Amino acid sequence: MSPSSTVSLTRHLLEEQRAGRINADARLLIEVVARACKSISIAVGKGALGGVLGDAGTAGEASINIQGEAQKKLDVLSNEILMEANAWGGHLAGLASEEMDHSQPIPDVHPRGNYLLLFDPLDGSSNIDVNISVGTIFSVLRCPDGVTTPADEHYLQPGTAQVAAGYCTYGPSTMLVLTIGHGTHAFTLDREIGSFVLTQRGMTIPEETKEFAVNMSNQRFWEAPMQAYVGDLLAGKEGPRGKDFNMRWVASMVADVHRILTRGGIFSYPLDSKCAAKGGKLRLMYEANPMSFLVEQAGGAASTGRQRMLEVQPTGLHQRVPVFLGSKAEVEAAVGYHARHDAG
Ligand code: P6P
Repeated sequence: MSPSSTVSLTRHLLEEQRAGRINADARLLIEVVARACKSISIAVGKGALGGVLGDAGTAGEASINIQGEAQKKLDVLSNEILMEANAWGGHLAGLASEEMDHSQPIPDVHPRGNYLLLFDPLDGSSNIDVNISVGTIFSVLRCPDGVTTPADEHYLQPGTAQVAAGYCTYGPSTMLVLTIGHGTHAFTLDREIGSFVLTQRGMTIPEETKEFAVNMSNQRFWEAPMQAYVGDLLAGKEGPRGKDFNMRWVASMVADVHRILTRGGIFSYPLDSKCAAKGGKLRLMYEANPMSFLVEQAGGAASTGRQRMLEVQPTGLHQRVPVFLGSKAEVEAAVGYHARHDAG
């Protein structure tokens, strides 16, 4: 790709600002997050050579986060990188992380801005030790007018309120996928110059698909409509769907969603009797909502199975939800199974 034809993330965001689609503070915020993701990519890429694989915590005593999950050393490091990068820029009023019990206002030694940043610093981190792609997921909201010291309740805005959302996937290449509400675009890290370069403008999810992503080991725990839906997928062309389906499950949401944004498919982490009491497995504010924004901006759909994801009114910072997202016609099919079941 010749230098004159390359569009860096910085140039893309400046052009979006000149077009009035983003302001300077939001542009700076996204560039700061992207810079932090480059640092995380370096740490993840070192693997065993970086001395940061394995569980966090002291010998014999794992470090457990608010999710009740054992933290990996890279979970903690990635969280620290994002916290430090965003502390002093003056673009944020506060931030919230999967790895922190509560949100944190920007320390008052630094200027505060008008945005709130939520993130899962390293999603899928259980895959790190086996060298499978992981990623950072982030969501940007506005701090409510008149709020100078944001608390958890100020983050509880529906997904439709997002100003921007994105993820960085640390795979064979490091890619940043971003939306500010005007399409979903992909940038690939050029390690020789240290910049994210626009490599796919306007990602578009095919409306139909023959590929589904779900953890089949949970099948016996699913609700009846999910059992019926997946049963018909597995029945293939002889069944009611009239076509054969393929299955993929990386168990790293960023990797599964990136595949779906790239070639279509449906991703599902439905309610099951193991996680129903918590509302689901995946978190609304910093997993489901940012991924749903990206997917809808790419022409796909995202639902809880019973409600458009982006219209869910949050009740808690670490709230969990069932997730169906991807190719629009397939998500609508899955929602239909739930609607017919609920209608009795
Ligand atoms: P399971 C990773 O822990 C994660 O939060 C998502 O990235 C992924 O889609 C899901 O959980 C995998 O869950 O139950 O298959 O391990």
